[in-house]
Amino acid sequence: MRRRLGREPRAPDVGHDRRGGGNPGAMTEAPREATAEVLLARVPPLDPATRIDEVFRSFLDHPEYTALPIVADSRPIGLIHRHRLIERHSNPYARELFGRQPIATFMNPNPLIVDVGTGLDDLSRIIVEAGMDSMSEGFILTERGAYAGLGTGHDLMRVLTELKQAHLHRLAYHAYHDALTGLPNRLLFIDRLKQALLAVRRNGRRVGVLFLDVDRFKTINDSHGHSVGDHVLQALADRLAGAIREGDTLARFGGDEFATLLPGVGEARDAATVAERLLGSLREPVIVDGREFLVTASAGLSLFPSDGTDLETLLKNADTAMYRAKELGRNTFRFYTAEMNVKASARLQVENELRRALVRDELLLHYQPQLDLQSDLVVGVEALVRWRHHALGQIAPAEFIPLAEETGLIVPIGEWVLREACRRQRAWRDAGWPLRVAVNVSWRQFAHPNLLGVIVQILGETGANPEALELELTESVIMRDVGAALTTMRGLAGMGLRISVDDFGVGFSSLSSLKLFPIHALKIDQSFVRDLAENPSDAAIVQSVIALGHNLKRVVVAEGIETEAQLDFLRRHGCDQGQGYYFSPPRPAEALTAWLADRPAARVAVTRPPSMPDD
Ligand SMILES: Nc1nc2c(ncn2[C@@H]2O[C@H](COP(=O)(O)OP(=O)(O)OP(=O)(O)O)[C@@H](O)[C@H]2O)c(=O)[nH]1
Ligand SMILES: [Mg+2]
Repeated sequence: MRRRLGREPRAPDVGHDRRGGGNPGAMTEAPREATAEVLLARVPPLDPATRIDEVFRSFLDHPEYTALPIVADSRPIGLIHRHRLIERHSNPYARELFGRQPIATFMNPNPLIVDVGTGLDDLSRIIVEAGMDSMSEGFILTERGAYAGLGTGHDLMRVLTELKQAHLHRLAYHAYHDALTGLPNRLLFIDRLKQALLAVRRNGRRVGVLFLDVDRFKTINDSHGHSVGDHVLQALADRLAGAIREGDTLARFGGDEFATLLPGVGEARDAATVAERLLGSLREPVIVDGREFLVTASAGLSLFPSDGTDLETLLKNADTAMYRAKELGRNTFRFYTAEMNVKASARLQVENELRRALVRDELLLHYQPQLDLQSDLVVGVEALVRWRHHALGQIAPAEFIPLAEETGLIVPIGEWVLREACRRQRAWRDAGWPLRVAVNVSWRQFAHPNLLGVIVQILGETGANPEALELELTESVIMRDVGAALTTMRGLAGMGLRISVDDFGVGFSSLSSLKLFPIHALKIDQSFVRDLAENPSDAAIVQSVIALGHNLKRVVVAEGIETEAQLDFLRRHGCDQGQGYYFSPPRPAEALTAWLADRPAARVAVTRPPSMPDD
């Protein structure tokens, strides 16, 4: 059963006329374009030959008639106003006297005549100008000049009022509901939560707030398009709506985030049951356009009064708990605990600090050399970002890079890294070391519409050589949106840049698509290199990556070389290049310069890019 609250309201049937005339549907769809037609009362017209006492009787028989039209050859020629006739005719003597007189004596020969197609705004103006008679006693409506019926100013007022109310109603509805799913929105949710909190203070029960966010929803948008994503969201909203109890509110908070209000929940266990039911409702795949989507979600719960006594705290804590459920691997729910909050505020603090790190100039680059394994020449360096906090000292990349990714700070940080690396590449070239510098690019940065523009600008500013600039992308960055990745990579390759695939081997979902990409080098993930000597399956993977790379005419680079044995193995199997502590740890620029200077002469070379497949 659907328990969704308040679907789109219909405008009231303002066109429906008491006298059975009207056109009920005329305005429900487009009230702004409503016309006089909605006022139409099909009062039967009188012939000019009608005797006045018949008219009188007609009025007595039909107390609802405020006027009667006189029509000749379908054309209106006048109007007899009830009020005026009855007034003059109200005693038997007068009736006797006037009863046989021609109708023209009592007729208003200049009544207000309006076409049924006249807009209500225009009609209002016309009536006001025509004066009070037409307001109360009515006017004639015609259709292409022929009599169609009567209308009154009073009906007009009623219709306008109803329209206005319907409009306000609709505005209010839209203000409180989500357009995509028809669910209550954040505003309405908050309003209901406020009410629930007021009520619960009186009855002493609990209130539960549940936050639910769809897992990896972005991949649906990315691989099937936003409009399929929208349909999936609608289908999910229906599922969730079917899983809540009467009296609970399910709202769409925005994006792929939903919230459920559980007013008067008994115990924590009851709230957990609701969470299980909501997550369980997504177990079956949703079907959109004939395709199946298996979707999961993560949820967080907070309870009044244990997890907060005010609205903001309850919302914040449910969100924190949801976040924790995501961290735990998704497709699960968590209750809020105070310990989470400590973590969350620590995160927030790091985020603020990271924002300032750029301004305070606390970021720096370290460089790890990459060598040609056959000739032992240094061919390049990989630039790795470091954060030296003014008070906390060094902060490990593993701590701040994921946060930078999440918050989007990775984009300005990535730009800083590119600029700094290019400046350094130029400086080394000027000093006689034409080193290739490799820079890691995050998916956000890679997906940024202005990536190419930024690189062109930085190359221009720094005078760096594009052919000695390498961008390292991970497989997952490329596989997020293969089509867009291909376009961007072609743009980069077109500028002369090198592209390498970092952490290769951890999950290229389609090896065959690899040859489509203008990739120069594959970097074997260090997890495979680490156990090379001891673990036969790692050795097999490394061997096959080397073979695959060479098959595709790509350079193969091994990361994380730490021992002579590893180096031997890689050399024997024809791995082209390598880096790792065995040669050198990442070092600050000056230290690396000194390291280079210490090496025997002519140890530096820029390798030519391999020939690329035609694209
Ligand atoms: N189709 C569609 N997508 C939306 C809409 N609103 C937000 N999104 C997308 O939904 C995604 C929500 O992102 P997140 O919840 O942060 O990330 P996620 O990919 O779901 O991953 P996790 O939540 O961390 O598991 C974003 O990619 C938004 O672009 C919408 O109305 N329609
Ligand atoms: Mg999500």
